[in-house]
Amino acid sequence: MADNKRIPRKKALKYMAIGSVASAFTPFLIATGCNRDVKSKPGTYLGYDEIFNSVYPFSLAPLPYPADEFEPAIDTQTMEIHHSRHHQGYINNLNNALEGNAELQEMTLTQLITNLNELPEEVRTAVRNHGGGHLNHVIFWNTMSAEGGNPSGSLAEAINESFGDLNTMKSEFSSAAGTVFGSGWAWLVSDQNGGLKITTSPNQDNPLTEGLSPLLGIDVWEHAYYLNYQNRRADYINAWMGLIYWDKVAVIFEESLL
Ligand code: MN3
Repeated sequence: MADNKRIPRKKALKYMAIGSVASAFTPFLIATGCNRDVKSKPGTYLGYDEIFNSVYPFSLAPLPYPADEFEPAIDTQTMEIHHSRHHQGYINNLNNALEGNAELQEMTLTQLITNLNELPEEVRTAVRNHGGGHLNHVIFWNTMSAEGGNPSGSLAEAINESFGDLNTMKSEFSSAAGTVFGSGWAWLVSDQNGGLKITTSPNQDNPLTEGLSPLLGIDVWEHAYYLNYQNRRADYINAWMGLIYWDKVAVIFEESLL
């Protein structure tokens, strides 16, 4: 019947419409994201719950600092494109994937990623790639600061216990980030007993799916550094290591153990 043919086409058009305005949830961000002359106002750092336990519909928080905050280590244009286009894209695709699924819409971002392998097969890959992409980037923006600093309190103790000292941890982290093949992330994670280790993940996978809590992650997709560093990933990693917001990482560590 003619009607049977129309349904998928209508559905396809509906999804195309969502994609073309990049979701009804964020018209403002899309409008500004397409015009680099309009700089978005910096927001504030998100709390633990806002990073890990947000629910559908997901939205893009402003960067906690101006986009030029990390010049020259990370250039303004890279920050703007990375945030307003790449990160926004993961959010749009995650929202689209959960559209119409009331049960999954109730789950927090952490629950979705932790229980990835139990999700219905038709949404699993989309949640893995785009839910992971959203969570990974929220962690990324919120654990960077131009202030620098050093680990303190129980995080500092855990680093010494697990790695011997901070320099050893940093060197293992840099070397893991440098050897991720293709696109992915390197992580500082804690297990359920508060033991720390360094891991890597391909694409937008997140350590939560492996039962580990992500404390800090570096994005080594080329979109994170290519405009400024081209193929010199090691230089990007080295510069980024000076931008770690250790006080925030310490809070994430403590909250993750509660
Ligand atoms: Mn990225």
